[in-house]
Amino acid sequence: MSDRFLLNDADIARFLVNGYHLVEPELPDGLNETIAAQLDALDHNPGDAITEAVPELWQVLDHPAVKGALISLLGADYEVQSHRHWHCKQPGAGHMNWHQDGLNSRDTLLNRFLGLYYPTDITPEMGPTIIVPGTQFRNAPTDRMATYTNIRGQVPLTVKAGTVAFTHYDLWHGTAANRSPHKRHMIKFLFRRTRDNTAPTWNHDPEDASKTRDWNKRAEAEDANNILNFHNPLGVSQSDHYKERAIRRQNWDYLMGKSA
Ligand SMILES: O=C(O)CCC(=O)C(=O)O
Repeated sequence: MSDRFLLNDADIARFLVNGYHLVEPELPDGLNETIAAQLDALDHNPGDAITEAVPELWQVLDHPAVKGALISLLGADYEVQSHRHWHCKQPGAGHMNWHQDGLNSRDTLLNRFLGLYYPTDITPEMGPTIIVPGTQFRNAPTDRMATYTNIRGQVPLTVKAGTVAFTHYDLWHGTAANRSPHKRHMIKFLFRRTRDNTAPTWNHDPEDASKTRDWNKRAEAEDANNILNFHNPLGVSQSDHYKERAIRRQNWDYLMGKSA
């Protein structure tokens, strides 16, 4: 695996802060179109067997840019889990409420996350997935979240065809309504760490990752240490931010292999 496709320190820090990372792999000509056409033609949802119905999906997961992000975040022995799902939003389908996936067993360390692959361009009218960066360490009851409406800082994943959005498993998300005449396709994959890191598995630069804190440039921080310290996507205040910072730092040390 060429280092060219691994993430760098700032990318890892941003993932820990925001809970997502977008990859736009250069896929072979026509691959997205072939996948989208096969999905359009499906008459039932095959559940986990979507990769048998559309085997070309493996070419997306096997692309070096996708693998590079996975190795960087989960280590070289990451597992593609057997559960996966085709989310087809039909024209006219309504919005999906805010929620976190799973059964409320949350993990503040980076051991699993989702990869959302979109085979077509996604416009605002097509019912994009909407995420709320920075919410991944905030466990919230789903019935309460369902009553939330517009959350400040939400990001619609209006992405170009072929994008894979890696999202922290616990990130708050939902969808907009599909107001377009097109089916909106997304395939959700799950990935899991199989062993603790003993060293960074990304393109780590010890010097760049340990720059001193610079209060004057905190909003524009571009290096891992300052991103981890100062970025605040939810705009929370003092103790809330301190708690989040502590979790980020614990994660960073974990990924650096310090607790192994
Ligand atoms: O269809 C989407 O964009 C999101 C699906 C979703 O929220 C989920 O799988 O939990």
